[in-house]
Amino acid sequence: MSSSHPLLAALLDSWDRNNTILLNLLRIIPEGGLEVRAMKGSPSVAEMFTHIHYVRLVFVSEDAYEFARPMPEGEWKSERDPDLIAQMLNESAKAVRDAVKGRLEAGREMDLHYDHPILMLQHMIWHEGYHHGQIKLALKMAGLPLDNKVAGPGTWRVWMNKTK
Ligand code: NI
Repeated sequence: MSSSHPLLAALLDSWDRNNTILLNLLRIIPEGGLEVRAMKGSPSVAEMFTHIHYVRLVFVSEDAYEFARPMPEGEWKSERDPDLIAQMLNESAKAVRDAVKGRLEAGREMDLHYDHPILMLQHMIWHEGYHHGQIKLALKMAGLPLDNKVAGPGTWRVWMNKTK
């Protein structure tokens, strides 16, 4: 399947939108929000973002090693700089994109997981949606809820609104 194939282009576009949504969420985290957690023992909001980054990179390294990038030192880093987190997420999103696109174009399977390379994209989108909800819940429980009017345009509309 070449990258000019409309189905592959649509799939990669869905992955790009997923990362856009995550970055949009990061951008509206209120002051002090990166440090909060849903309860004692749960990861903080910052740690969930860095975990997402780590998970992307670990699966790329295990399943399409030619697209692997240097791994961060820890999986759950309590990074406080949103710009740095955004940079990390853009890099790991590119790694996943390149891995899936590369294996599809080469007609090769993933090395360790997945019946089809596209399942890596689906897995990551599902995983990140799962943590997206947890991040919003942690903020709400800490008394820093995100208003739907603020969160909606950068999340659901990125999936649904027609752009052409
Ligand atoms: Ni997770």
